[in-house]
Parts: sequence; structure tokens; C-alpha cells
Amino acid sequence: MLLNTARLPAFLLMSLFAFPVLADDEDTAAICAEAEARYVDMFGHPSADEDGVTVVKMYKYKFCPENLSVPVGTTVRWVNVDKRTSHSVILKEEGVPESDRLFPEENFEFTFLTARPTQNYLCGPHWETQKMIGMITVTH
Ligand SMILES: [Cu+2]
Repeated sequence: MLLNTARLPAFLLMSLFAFPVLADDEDTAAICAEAEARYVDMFGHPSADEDGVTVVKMYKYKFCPENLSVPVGTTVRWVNVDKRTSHSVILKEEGVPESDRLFPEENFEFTFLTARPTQNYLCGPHWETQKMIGMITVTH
């Protein structure tokens, strides 16, 4: 009995640390599944079917997929599939200005011509308040 009660706080402490990470991952997966469904509704086909571009959806303050790896020469198309919110893309490592504000169904494209290790990129209006931050790796 004494041993059990002594163990309880440690277990609770572990749960407190573990849960937010797990919840965030599940949250992102659910939001990204919804984003893809909205993409299909808007454009009539899956985002993976676009010719010559790799699509990243912007939805509910997430980039989907949140972490992307592409070979040099890839054009990435960021598409806003939200209902009302507008987003932007800031590729600070690429030395290009922030994209225009993208409203629902609008997109921004960028072709990655230089291989780079994993870099963060941001949504101008939401990276600070909503942590709307994506990751991209450009491989040789
Ligand atoms: Cu945003």
C-alpha cells in the first residue's frame, strides 16, 4: 500500500509531460485529414494528384504536411483550404519576400533551387500567436 501511493505522483507527473505532445500530434493528424478532404471538395481530386508540384495545405493554423522533404528543383504550392482565415508564407532562408496574403482557395508557389538542411518557414499572421510553422528539407 505504501509503495503504491509513493509511485502515484511519479506516474501522474509523467502523464502531465507526455500528454500535451501526444495530443498535439493527434490534433495535427486530424486537422490535416480534414484539410485534405477540403482540398478534394475544392479541386475535385487529391492534392497528391497535382502535376509537377508538391502541395502543402494551409488549414486551421497548420501547414499540412507540417514537415516536408523534397528534392532540389521541386515546386511547392501552398494552398489555403480554410473557410475564412487568410495565411501567408515566409521562406526566410530563401531570401524572398513574404508571399501575398492568401485567401481561401488561393495559392503561392516557390521552386527550391538550392539544397538545404531542414528549415522552418512561417505563416506571417499566425506563426507567433498560433505557432503556424512548417518545416522543409531540400535534398540533392
Ligand atoms: Cu496562417
